[in-house]
Amino acid sequence: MDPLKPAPLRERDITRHIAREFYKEFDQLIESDVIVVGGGPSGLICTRDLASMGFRTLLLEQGLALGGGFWSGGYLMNKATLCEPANEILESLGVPCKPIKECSGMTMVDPPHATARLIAAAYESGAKVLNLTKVLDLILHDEGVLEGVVVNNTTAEMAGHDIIHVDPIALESKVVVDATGHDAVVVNLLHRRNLFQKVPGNGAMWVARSEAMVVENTREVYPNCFVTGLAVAAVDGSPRMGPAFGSMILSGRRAAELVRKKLKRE
Ligand code: 48H
Repeated sequence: MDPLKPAPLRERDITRHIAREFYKEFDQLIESDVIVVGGGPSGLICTRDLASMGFRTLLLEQGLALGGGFWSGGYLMNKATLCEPANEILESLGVPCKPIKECSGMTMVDPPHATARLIAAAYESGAKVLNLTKVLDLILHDEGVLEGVVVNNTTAEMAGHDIIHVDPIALESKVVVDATGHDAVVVNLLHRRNLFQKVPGNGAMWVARSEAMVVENTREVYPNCFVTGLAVAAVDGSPRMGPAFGSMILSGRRAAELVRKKLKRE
């Protein structure tokens, strides 16, 4: 038999089984332990860690592709920097990290390779992913108890409500992690509901300080709402870091650890 001869699939079977598999899986995604909003580097590592710990973890990403701002380095140059010890986390996932001899503590990565490995690691950990899924609102019961998020299909949202008026749907979870980078979407939604102060957005660039502050300030900012990655800088008004991704990885790992401690106490 020719090892490269394609098996003759049928059109109706392809359509039927895509629909069947999607809705069978979707039924399980309506209730999770943790919803991570945003599939950039911080969200991906956080998702991967939580799912490896055994939590039912759902990653929601508004874009078609996962990876957020990690596909490229700065200025469309295809290299990114990573501070130690974040390289150890990526190396454990099979990402080659090249030390820079003249800059102590700095390594370089090829962003597409690193992003691809992070995505694969999230899937391999058992996490579930809904892409093209935009978080628009929150589920808030009993005067502010966060119970999950409200989402819609991104393309329907992009068309605008005059063209496609589709009501959003709700996904429940015990914890929501805001990993939406500059936009800090979940925390901004808490602000819109008068449950959190105004989100200032990140401050001016100061790499050494920003990376340390993002990791240190990764935390539960509101009951059942954790913040990780660049969203931490946005929420605190702390400095930005440009194409330095180490703190995104370290913050994602810290967020997962904090969520684990919270959920284990229940
Ligand atoms: C669903 C959403 C929504 C929504 C946004 O920007 P990201 O890569 O975030 P981080 O924090 O993991 O990494 C930040 C890094 O990429 C970066 O930009 C750095 C280090 N900049 C420094 C500087 O000085 O500028 O990913 C966030 C993800 C994206 O994929 C968005 O599409 C997604 O969140 N997202 N997903 N619903 N409402 N809003």
